[in-house]
This record gives sequence, C-alpha cells and structure tokens, in this order.
Amino acid sequence: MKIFYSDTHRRHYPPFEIFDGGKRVPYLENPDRMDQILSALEKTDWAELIEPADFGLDPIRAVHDEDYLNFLATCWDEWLASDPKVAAAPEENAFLPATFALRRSTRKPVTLLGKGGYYMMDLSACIVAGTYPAALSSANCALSAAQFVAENSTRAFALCRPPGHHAGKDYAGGYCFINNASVAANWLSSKGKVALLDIDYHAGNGTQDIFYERDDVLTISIHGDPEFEYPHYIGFADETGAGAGLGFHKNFPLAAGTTDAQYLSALDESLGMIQKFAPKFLVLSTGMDTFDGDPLGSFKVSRNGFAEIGKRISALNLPTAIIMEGGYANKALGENIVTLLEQF
Ligand code: SP5
Ligand code: ZN
Repeated sequence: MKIFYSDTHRRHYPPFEIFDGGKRVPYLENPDRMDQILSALEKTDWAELIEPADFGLDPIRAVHDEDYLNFLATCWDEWLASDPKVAAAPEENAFLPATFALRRSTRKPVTLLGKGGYYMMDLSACIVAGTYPAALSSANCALSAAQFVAENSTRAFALCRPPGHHAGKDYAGGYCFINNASVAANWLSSKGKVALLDIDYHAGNGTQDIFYERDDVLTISIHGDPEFEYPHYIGFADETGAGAGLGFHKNFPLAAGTTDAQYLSALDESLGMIQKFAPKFLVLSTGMDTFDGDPLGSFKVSRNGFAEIGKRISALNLPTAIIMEGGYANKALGENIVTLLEQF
C-alpha cells in the first residue's frame, strides 16, 4: 500500500497546549505519534512510503477562506515581531489568543490577538514557526493519496500530521489547521460523488461545517457524544445538513464506555447509508483515539475491534483515501494503524 508521508510535520511541535481549566501540558499531538506509526509500518512487507506532490494553494483555497490562510501563513512572524520576550525564547513560545470572538460581528479583526480569537476555536491548535509549512505538507499528503486513489481505483494511506477534521473553512482547533480530509474529498468531488466517513473519537466539526449544505459529499461522523465530549457545541444527532445538503450529514454520538459491539453497530448503519448513497470515492478520516486507553478518549475499542472496523469498511469495495487524524495512545498507535490498514 502507498503511504504518503513527509518529515515536514516535525517542524510543527509546539512546546505546550492548554487543557481544560487552563492547565498547561506538553503538546499531546506530537511527532512521536508519527514515529510509532512509521516503525510499525517498517515491520510490514506491504508499506511503501512516498513523498507527497505539491498541489499548490488552489485545492486548499477551494475549501478554506483566503484571509484565514493568510492568518496561518503570517501569524508566527507577526507574533515574533510583536513581543521581544517571544523573540528572546521562540522555542518556549507558541501563539494562542486569550479573547474569543464568538463571531458576534461580521467585522474582521486587524490585530493579531483579534485574529487569533476570530480564527481559533480553542487553546490546543498552537501556532509555532513550522506550523504553516507542516499543515501545507499534511494537506499535500491527503491530496496525493486522493489522486493516487482516483487514478488507480485503489486504496492509499495519507500519514497526515497535523490532523485536520476539526479545522473549518475559516478556523483552527483541536490540533487542526487545514482540513486534509475535506481538501481531499473536495478535490475528488469534481470526479464523482464522495462519502467522507469520520471514525476519529471526536466529532468532525470542521468537516461537518464545510460540507453541511452540499449533497455531492455525504459526511458521517461516529464519535463521543458532544453532550459530554469535545467539541461540545456540534456533533449532535439532530444535525443532518441544510439547504441542498439536508439529509447528507449524519452524526452518531455515542456514550462513554462504548464497546466494540456498540461501535460496530453504529458503523454498520453508516456503511448502509454509504451504500445507499453509492459514491464513487470514499475518504476515511481515521482517528485511533477510540482505542481503550487513549488519554483523550472514553471508548473501549480494542485492537480486534480495529481489525473488524477495517474489514467492514474495506468490504464497501470503494476507491478509498485513508487520512490520518487523531490517536494519542502512542505506544499502541503503530500496531493499531497497521491492524486497520491490513484489512485494506
Ligand atoms: C484530531 C483530534 O483528535 N483532536 C482532539 C482535540 C481534543 N482537544 C480537547 C482536549 C480536551 C482535554 N481534556 C483533558 C482530559 C484528560 N483526561
Ligand atoms: Zn480525535
């Protein structure tokens, strides 16, 4: 299987993030995640690593707002220039806002801290010097996988970092800056109908927002119920699309403690919807934070569970771009991904 991967992600390694209650903790979405996956892939005889191609900004601009992308591109340099204390110790710093816009006005802010509060939904998508190049190369991995899948009618894995599914048209959040899976799905949508299935533990709010009014991309997310889980404000069962997109979005909010059997029953319902939609392509937002023991999750999906999940999705028999999202139980992450991919 072709694995699209670039080392550029290493340039994005913020020194901290802010947890609930303002607690400063080491950045959980770290390069070690990729190292664990790479070393597990190396032990297989089927993984073929390839550098992504550069698709330029056009396919990213087709999903994300221009001013938002400019904010991502210029944020760090502006932050560095704004404060001598940051410039004196850039490695110990990251850009985050402390005042949020709540989108109470359509007026776009001009100050950097204003833009931060406008374009960021939380305190976990920290921006450092290498964030923008890393996010671009992550999107290029997803696009490269999409192109390979379309041209060869097969499956491919985009080993993306940073992840993408929390990023909306004009906002970052949840470790995500550019919505890799959405950029890939939108690129594929010019060639035929696309289903985007999100199996990350967290609701794919960015993806939901991006395709909410579209009927050519069916989006489905299976996740921890926002009644108790991040992202708290979106991902509920009654959100099913709007306008032309009504009926083309589906959320499966599941309870804490969800077992393999309970998970697979939601998955089967998703797969039924996808079959009925009859897409030409499948994009799979692949988070492994549903794993029993993930530090951010509350589900109890087992390694055997991942094998069964992979087997059932693979049985759709669709050209599939598998896009890496979350998963923070680093020690188990490599084997978990390999277990899932082996089914394809
Ligand atoms: C891509 C992805 O999986 N992003 C996840 C972002 C989740 N951020 C919310 C962090 C909430 C931290 N709660 C701490 C609970 C520790 N047990
Ligand atoms: Zn997640």
